[in-house]
Amino acid sequence: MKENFLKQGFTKLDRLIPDVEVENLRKLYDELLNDRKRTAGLRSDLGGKGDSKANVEKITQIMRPSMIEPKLSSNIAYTLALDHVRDMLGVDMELDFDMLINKAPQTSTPTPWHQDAAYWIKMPDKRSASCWIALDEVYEDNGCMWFIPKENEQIKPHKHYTEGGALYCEADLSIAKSVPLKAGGCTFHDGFTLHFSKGNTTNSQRRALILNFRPKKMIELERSQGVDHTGERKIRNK
Ligand SMILES: O=C(O)CCC(=O)C(=O)O
Repeated sequence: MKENFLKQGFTKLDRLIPDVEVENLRKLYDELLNDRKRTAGLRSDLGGKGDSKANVEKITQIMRPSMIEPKLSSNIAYTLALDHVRDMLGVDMELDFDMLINKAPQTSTPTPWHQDAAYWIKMPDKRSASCWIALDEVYEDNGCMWFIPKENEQIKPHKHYTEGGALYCEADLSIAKSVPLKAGGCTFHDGFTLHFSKGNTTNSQRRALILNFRPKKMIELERSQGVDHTGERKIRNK
């Protein structure tokens, strides 16, 4: 896992957490998804504003969900993911933020190709890892992750894909790889690794919990600049 992560900027683990913990997380996850009041301010549609009258979220993103539901971060997933990340990137790695990204049934909205670092401020220490945990079985048609092996630590030019929606950049799709997973499995990707997921064209939800890790000193730097990953979605790094 470490060799793959360091060489290509992503890797996968078929099983991070047992089924019973997947079930515990699903319960908390669905409560948050169904509670617009508690999640207000941290919640948005990665698919963009679209027809605001319809009020249908295509890709629900809830930032820092463990701030409103602390039971989430006592789940073993947080400890296990951190252990793997420390093995791969060093013992000074810490959780920076968590988020939920749900693709509702039949919403057919891709998460466009992007590098996470485009959303972040510039940081002198560029180590980072996002652990993307599948809470449902994921495959191409419901929106499993796709990656392009990382070549360097340059940020490509990004734009907003739709008004208020996710950022995107051009990518060479000929070398993209999809990573299907069973529920409880996960991928890890670096902030400079290009990634994407197709829209969900199935009749079930596609629930993912994402934990982002970086060096403790870089989290302190972000916080000193007012960045805590609850703010607006924008290009911070060019
Ligand atoms: O869940 C998705 O569709 C996209 C996730 C993503 O972009 C990320 O975890 O950085």
